[in-house]
Amino acid sequence: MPIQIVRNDITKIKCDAIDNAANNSLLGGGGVDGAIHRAAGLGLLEECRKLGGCKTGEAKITGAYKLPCKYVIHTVGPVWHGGGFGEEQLLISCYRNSLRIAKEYKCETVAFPLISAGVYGYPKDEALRIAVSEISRFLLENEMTVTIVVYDKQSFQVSKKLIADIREYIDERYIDEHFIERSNLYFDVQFPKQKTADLRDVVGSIDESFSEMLLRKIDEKGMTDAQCYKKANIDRKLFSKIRNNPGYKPSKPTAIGFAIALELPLDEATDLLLKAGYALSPSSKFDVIVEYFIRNQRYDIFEINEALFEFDQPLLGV
Ligand code: AR6
Repeated sequence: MPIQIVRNDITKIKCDAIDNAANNSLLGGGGVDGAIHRAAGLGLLEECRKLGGCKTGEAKITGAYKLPCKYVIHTVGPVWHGGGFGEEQLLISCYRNSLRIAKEYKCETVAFPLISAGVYGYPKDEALRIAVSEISRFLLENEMTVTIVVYDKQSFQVSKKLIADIREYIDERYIDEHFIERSNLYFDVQFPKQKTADLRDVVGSIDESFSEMLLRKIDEKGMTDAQCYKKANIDRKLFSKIRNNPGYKPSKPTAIGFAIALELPLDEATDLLLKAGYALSPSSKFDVIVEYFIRNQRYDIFEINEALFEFDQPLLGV
């Protein structure tokens, strides 16, 4: 999956490179920096000594020694002074420079902690927003799988209002309204063009597979394939499999990822999911959350994934 968010210790992640939230000396410290140096062993410190430090916003690469990855990319985030001292631009540079180096070293999988969001005091929700937005921007032009590693629960105090709204949606409104609306919806899905199309069209659309419907909708929306699969948080290889195999059955998170990327209204999203054999069930928290976003026409897959993560649900995409 192009962007994943996981809760873990970054020193345990198997990937090509992990990013380190270091300081200007590059000689180790507390937080994630301390954890990385401890897990890597003294060889890392030896190599870091030769680098001559690193400026804030810049990044340097080393080997990974005893860590289960090939490289460590050390970057120095800004210290938070209230936001009026160029902190955001510097944090953006940390991600850009780290990703540029990862690409130079042909890394296919990279993991990041939330740079500056610990000792350096950057507000965690903002730090996460910048991480997600810079990584997604990079992935629009590049093929790489990037994992954001969140260590503590507090890092996910993103959009508290959004989370509260979803909770309310799950707890109160949903169950009562859902069954009535779903029965109407089901009717629409069964006979999608009943009012306007003749029988041949209806039969034709029943025969259309998930892959065929997806490709048709991509064309109808005037999107390119790449725009669609990137927005769906799905990698190129999986997309070509779907494109080249009309009978391909995607996983449910993949199918939903495409419905989100295409910004389908709920009835069309349901229709697309049915083509892959799935429905949004009222008894699944995952489904209810997805439905909340579609109903509210909020089609930012990373925002949805943040909410799914908050509720300990699987993420959308591959
Ligand atoms: N895995 C993943 N994330 C972690 C881990 C871990 N093992 N440990 C901490 N975090 P911080 P900074 C999270 O303080 O704010 C060091 O002393 C942590 O919860 O490590 O950029 C350096 O030498 C937080 O969300 O880095 C510098 O002096 C995030 O990693 C200074 O701290 C970053 O927290 C850098 O401060």
